[in-house]
Amino acid sequence: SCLFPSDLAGVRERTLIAVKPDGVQRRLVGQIIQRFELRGFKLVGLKMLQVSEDLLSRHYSQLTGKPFYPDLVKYMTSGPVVVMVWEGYNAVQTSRAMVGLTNPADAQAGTVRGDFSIHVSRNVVHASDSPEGAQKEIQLWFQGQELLNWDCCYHNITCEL
Ligand code: IDP
Repeated sequence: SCLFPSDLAGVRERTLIAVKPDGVQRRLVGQIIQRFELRGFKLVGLKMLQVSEDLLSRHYSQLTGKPFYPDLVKYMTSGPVVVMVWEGYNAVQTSRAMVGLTNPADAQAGTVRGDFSIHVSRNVVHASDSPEGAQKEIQLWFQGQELLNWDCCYHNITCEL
């Protein structure tokens, strides 16, 4: 049984977070994971991979016509990325707040981008921007069996159902 209020219905919301190649090169993976762990989200999937242009064009299907898209492809395929799925109440919106605005110049200090980056073309991390987008991205990046359902041993304290 859960001691928490009924608005925790969306407690199993999931979002896709990726440490981009600059974040991996700069050894920021651990710090970024730690922020999500400490905030209280649950890690349900994690892997490192070299992104293909095909995967990237499906991930960024809204951006393929943009003038910066060729540079975005070079950036995102320049080295490995670490991609993860985090689960918890309001995961998408809260993660976006933790990651900060797209352009690091506008991102608040205390956010990943606001603390670790200065230019939009090297902004360290990706976070899904809506629950629908998250669902699409999770299916794109992960096979079903790569996502694990597991129970936190103190779920009544961490707000997990
Ligand atoms: P988001 O990553 O905050 O969701 P999007 O607008 O979806 O922002 O853009 C995806 C990514 O494309 C950004 O994170 C950034 O790496 C890159 N990007 C967006 N706008 C520009 C730009 O004007 N110049 C270079 N890269 C950009």
